[in-house]
Amino acid sequence: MRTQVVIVGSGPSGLLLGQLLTGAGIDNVILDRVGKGYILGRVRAGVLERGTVELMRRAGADARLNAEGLTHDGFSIAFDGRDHRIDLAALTGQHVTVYGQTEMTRDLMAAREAAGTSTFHEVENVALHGFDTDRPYVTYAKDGVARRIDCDVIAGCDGFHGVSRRSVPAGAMRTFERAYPFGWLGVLAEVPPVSDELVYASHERGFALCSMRSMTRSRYYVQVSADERVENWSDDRFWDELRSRLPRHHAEAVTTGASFEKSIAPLRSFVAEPLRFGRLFLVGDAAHIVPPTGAKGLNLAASDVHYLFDGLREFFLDKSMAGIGAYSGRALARVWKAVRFSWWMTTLLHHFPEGTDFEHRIQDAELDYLTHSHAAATALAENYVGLPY
Ligand code: RFL
Ligand code: PHB
Repeated sequence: MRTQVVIVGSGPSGLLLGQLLTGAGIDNVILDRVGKGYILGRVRAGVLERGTVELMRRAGADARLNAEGLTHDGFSIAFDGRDHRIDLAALTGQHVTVYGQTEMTRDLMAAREAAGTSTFHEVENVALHGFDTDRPYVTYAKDGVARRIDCDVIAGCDGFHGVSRRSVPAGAMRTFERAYPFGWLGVLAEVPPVSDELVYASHERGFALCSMRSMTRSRYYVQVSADERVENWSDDRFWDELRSRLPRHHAEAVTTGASFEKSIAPLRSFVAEPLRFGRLFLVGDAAHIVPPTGAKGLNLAASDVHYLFDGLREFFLDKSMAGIGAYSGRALARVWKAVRFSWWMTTLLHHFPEGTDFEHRIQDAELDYLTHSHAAATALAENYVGLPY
């Protein structure tokens, strides 16, 4: 089999890239290790920047997002028993859209199916070959039968644990990493959210986040230690812990109910450089991870797709290498700013078990500064809504 672009990974970055390529008449095939049901069962991001929404429009997959996505003009930072609202609309003239990654993925899968473009799920032993030549190819097995796809370009959209980054020869790549000594325990429940906007709460017991998927479905998180096990958390324990970290007016507004998803995600910052190795391009979580505090992971995957799609369009349609040559530098410049922002917001709002009294006072001072300085609030807001592409 032959195609122009083999996309490894059918998460949001692979699906978005595939849909844009198909729209531009560029032939592509997606391979994923797991089935559609598994991908749609993963509960992840919930906040989309304007650029991500715009890419969904260009991909022709935005009808349900427009109808069901919630426009949020602000969010709150809660600490010391009170709330401070960050007015995104007033500070930046922009908003964010609350729409689950699961729904975005579902919409992109439906658009791909409608376009009749090939996706192979539940493939094994994906291996990338010859990406240092102009005739790369990908091998894999499906139902026990070995297969090969020849192509011009490979897009590694296979997440942090994928094969693409691992295929790059040692010495060709540099990585940067920070691990945090905690994770997020997340719960999804069919209950109305405590507030019509998100609440990021800093508390000495640890960070908590009140988010949502709709006005009847809430997504809550509490900071837990890095080695915590989900089995230790009954729903009752979760609701008690959440309430203990919120200012009283929010705690009293928490509607409890049975959770239908509960999981723990570790927090880390990670960047691999560069993003291009000959005819292989790394995209999204395959190349970089941010802690979820600034809601940037999925949005960074989308901005990578934006830059790569521009480059591939020039490559295939204008026969120019300029765009693919610039991809890594353009994407990484934006990635590092989001890595900085996510690290900063994580450091500001979490309780660090090893933190000294000095560090706790610095956190207090920074929160106080945010609530009294228009400039500080504006810097937070412009990063939160998403820096321009
Ligand atoms: P994904 O979504 O991990 O998809 C990768 C796909 O590749 C497949 N794969 C392979 N396929 C073939 N061969 C192999 N060897 C393969 N290995 C893996 C996998 O099966 C999978 O289908 O990466 P992608 O597309 O780059 O998307 C990245 C986003 O998923 C991620 O950045 C976000 O979910 C991060 N994130 C958030 N981002 C935001 O922008 N806003 C948020 O509010 C937000 N909240 C979150 C988050 C991530 C979280 N977790 C669980 C890590 C909240 C949480 C709790
Ligand atoms: C979510 O709704 O899952 C969510 C929202 C905001 C974040 C992280 C996760 O910063």
